Amino acid sequence: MMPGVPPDDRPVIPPGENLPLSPDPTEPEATALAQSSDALSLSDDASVATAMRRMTRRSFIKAGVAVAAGAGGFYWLKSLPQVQDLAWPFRTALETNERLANALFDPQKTAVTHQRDLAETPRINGEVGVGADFDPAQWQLHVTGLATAKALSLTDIQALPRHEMVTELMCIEGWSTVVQWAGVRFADFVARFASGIRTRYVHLTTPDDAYYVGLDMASAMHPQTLLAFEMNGAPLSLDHGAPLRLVIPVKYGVKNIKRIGTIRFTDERPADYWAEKGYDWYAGL
Ligand SMILES: Nc1nc2c(c(=O)[nH]1)N[C@H]1C(S)=C(S)[C@@H](COP(=O)(O)O)O[C@H]1N2
Ligand SMILES: [Mo]
Repeated sequence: MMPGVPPDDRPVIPPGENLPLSPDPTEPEATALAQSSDALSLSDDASVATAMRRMTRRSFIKAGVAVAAGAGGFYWLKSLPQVQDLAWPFRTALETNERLANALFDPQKTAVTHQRDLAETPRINGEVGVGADFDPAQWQLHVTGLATAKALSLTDIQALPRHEMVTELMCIEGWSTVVQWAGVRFADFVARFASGIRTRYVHLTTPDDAYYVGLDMASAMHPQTLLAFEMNGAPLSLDHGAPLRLVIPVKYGVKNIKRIGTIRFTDERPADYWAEKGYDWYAGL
């Protein structure tokens, strides 16, 4: 399947990615929104309810605040045209989020790191593009969008300086796990295999193109963005993304793509599996 083509018409809520069922009492807006949507029984309008569920909780809250809803707002929303499946105020709020994400992203700001002894094995979450039909021995990393495409082995990548870090893998669902990772910095990978590249974005896809992630270059070049091959002191298992996965602790779990097959440099904002389903493209923390 080509990146950018939605896989099928199944419901778009990822397992373990849906909004918490009960509002977080520490988030007053969330509570207010949940109450107002209950009162309006939006279940008769699948489009608004689905659009809301499709967004990350933060985007949901921001979009809700942007609409400054109240009952009238919700009825007004229901009458609006859809833009890429979302009523346009939601879409506009998401795009504003992206502009803010871009403007506010500080490449020097790092995710919190933890003591090694706090590291645990994360649950196996998200199996798109990591099916059984895969031979790690035949694996190569394809690098495209360069003057000349490259095909690299794991040994080529492991020749770069090794970095370890203990960071929190945060899933949009609301769980997180402290994990120790080892790998190479994406920035070192670029310097060695794509030196001089000046594209705005990078696209990472699984070997079967089923899962794909788009990153802006500043996030990709962040010092904590790793191409990882070890988790908690052992080689990555296939379930966790062997032979090579992305670890990007300044982003939600969705961007931490497992089993990378191709890294493509591009100036066009790349397709992103969960962004296509309405999640915030940046998925920043
Ligand atoms: N190829 C692929 N990578 C993926 C996913 C997926 O479905 N397919 N899910 C993502 C999500 S939602 C999360 S939270 C993390 C979970 O990583 P883990 O299974 O190693 O805990 O992987 C991310 N990377
Ligand atoms: Mo996730």
